[in-house]
Amino acid sequence: MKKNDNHNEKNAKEGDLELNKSNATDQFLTTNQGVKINDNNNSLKAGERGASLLEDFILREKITHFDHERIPERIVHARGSAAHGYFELYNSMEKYTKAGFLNDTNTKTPVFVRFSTVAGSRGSTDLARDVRGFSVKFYTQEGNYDLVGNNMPVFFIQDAMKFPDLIHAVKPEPHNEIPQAASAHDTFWDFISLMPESMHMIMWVMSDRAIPRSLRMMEGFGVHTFRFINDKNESHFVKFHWKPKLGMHSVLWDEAQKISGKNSDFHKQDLWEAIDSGNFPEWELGVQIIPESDEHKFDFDLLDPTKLIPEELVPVTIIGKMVLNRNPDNFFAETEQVAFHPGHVVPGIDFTNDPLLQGRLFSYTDTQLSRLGSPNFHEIPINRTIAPMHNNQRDGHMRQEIATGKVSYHPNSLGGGCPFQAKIDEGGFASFNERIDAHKIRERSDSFSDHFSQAKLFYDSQTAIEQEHIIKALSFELGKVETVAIRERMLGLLSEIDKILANKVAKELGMVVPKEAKKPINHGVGADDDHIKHEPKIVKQNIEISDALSILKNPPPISTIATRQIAFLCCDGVNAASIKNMKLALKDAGAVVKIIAPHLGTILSEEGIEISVDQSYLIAASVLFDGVFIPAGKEILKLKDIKEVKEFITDSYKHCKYIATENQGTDVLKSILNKENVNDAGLLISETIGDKNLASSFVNALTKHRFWEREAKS
Ligand code: HDD
Repeated sequence: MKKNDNHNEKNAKEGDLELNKSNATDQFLTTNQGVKINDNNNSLKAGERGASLLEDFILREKITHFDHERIPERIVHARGSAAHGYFELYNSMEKYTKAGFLNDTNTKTPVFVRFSTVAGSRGSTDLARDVRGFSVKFYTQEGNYDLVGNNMPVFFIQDAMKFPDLIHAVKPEPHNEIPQAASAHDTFWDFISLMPESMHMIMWVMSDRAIPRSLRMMEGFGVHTFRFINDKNESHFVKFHWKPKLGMHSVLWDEAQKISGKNSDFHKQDLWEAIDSGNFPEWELGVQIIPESDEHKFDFDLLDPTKLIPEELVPVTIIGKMVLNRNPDNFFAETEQVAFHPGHVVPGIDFTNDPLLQGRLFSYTDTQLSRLGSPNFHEIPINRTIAPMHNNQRDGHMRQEIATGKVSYHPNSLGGGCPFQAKIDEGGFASFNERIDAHKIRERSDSFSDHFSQAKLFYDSQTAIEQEHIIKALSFELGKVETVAIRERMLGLLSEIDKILANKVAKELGMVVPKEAKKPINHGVGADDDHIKHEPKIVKQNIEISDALSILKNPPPISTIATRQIAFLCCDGVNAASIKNMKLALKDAGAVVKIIAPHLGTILSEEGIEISVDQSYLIAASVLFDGVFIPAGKEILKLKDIKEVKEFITDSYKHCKYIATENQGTDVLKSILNKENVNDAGLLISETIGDKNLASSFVNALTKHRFWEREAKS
């Protein structure tokens, strides 16, 4: 992408007030018309105490532009973080698709990726329990290809017709705009309790997938079944997967809520800092490929977006990797103005008749017209294709291109026939030649009627710890619902998935599971009309457990603690050698160490060495860190009386974090946690100051992210 030249800080040293004007002659302040401004502090007035004059074009231009700085935020996925990078192909996919960027292993395709939460506004918190958007724009030689997916492989609804209802239900309630970014309220659960088709997605959203530790540590999915088309015009069905190199990690719900208060930009900052420090996040692109002839071989319909294809049935083939290596230069120009569209495809990739996908194909252009204000949104730098672009579309608000000549129609002879249509073998896009012979109807296929089997498959595939998190999440969310009848309907639906799950949630709600699942009044289709043709049903799946669905059953492919944040709890009188040894080991392994102390500035070690402090206890909080070290030190025991330190250690322990202590540091731990707890294998303790073995065991333990056994025990 072409960078913007409007750099105000071009020749300035950071924070330096002594700007050297002679080096910055191209940096005069000007109006938007390029007129140099002589006074940017005072408006033009009739006398120094007089009224402002309408004639002041400098003031008017500045204020007018400011008044219009905001554009409507996205109706969904408003809060986003993005980065530039590239995609590299491992093996040619030409057997399946003619898409150039999936054929040529020598091409590095530039990408721009935007992650988002769905429900919250632009200013909401990163750690809301929510689906995360995972949109990738591939700037291919044959035009832009957008893979506009989520971090969950299924969706709430089966037909785009229900999307506005879903979003109206999940967004803050319209009368009081509460709650922001959270689904814990009556309208959402009212809708869900009447839409059994959402049950599979609800299991995902109530799981730890909805509260990732980092955007760099979550999977991505294209969700729908798409088609690959090869140069013989043969079609294969395809599902897209993004697998993070750092593996999948999540936070606990208690942490998520506290992080929202301590740092609502937790994910945004994490992504930014990782890229800024050269720790480029990577994902591998995987595909599940299904021959056309296998379309009806599964227990579910490939066109149903509430279903996934278990990896055990169709393995995911890894075909390439994506690296994010550059932060945006300007949030608004890039992250905000980027326009994704599932309909932006290139030859070799095509759609299926998934009714959710079909509706999306209309929605995304439409939304950009009101959000970005013009059909010329493709001319905004971040949206421009790198492929040559010629057509006869003209004019409109904010047109950038100055089209020359008098010909803007096709066919023409006056323009030499340009631009020409491309034949298929010249790279022209032609839709897959699918045979359709059908009645025009508003109906849902019977093959879409099983709403519980895969919800059950997901739940059954989780470890006991993960199942417990789902139960807690449902109890929390439904606990916030005030209408008892909604909670009751939900318990009925949950009992169709798993009786124990439903009973445990019911217990938390002080209710009993209804004997028979209360039939939702309309199964999501409308009892008041005659359109229901198919009752919900359960189809026995030919797979009972899919390990790929669990986070904890899938350790990261690479064992690293790079970018992990480790807190050193310190004060005056700390032992500098103890800090130095541990810091070295952690830094060598790529972790980020922060010295926390009662005040900013410096502290004095017992050896008389000044140590710089990164954060004070007022600012730091355990939930912002992955692990904790309490070093040795003659006066370190003073920490046990600091309220924030007590909270820090109690929370770290509660959230199953690894804690290491050396010598007197262990006494701080013992005095804050009760004795029994100090025997926990997630606490790494040594009597020796500067213990190299302790340091390497701590590094090793941190690769596991959490000591989950602690939670299982409690
Ligand atoms: Fe959507 C944005 C993902 C169904 C209508 N959607 C949007 C974004 C993502 C998704 C990641 C943010 C793009 C960005 O970063 O700018 N949406 C999905 C997935 C879906 C899905 C994975 C189901 C599988 N969406 C969906 C339906 C409709 C929409 C059924 C409407 C019929 N989505 C929109 C939208 C948005 C959008 C209103 C809001 C802002 C935008 O498009 O550019 O048009």
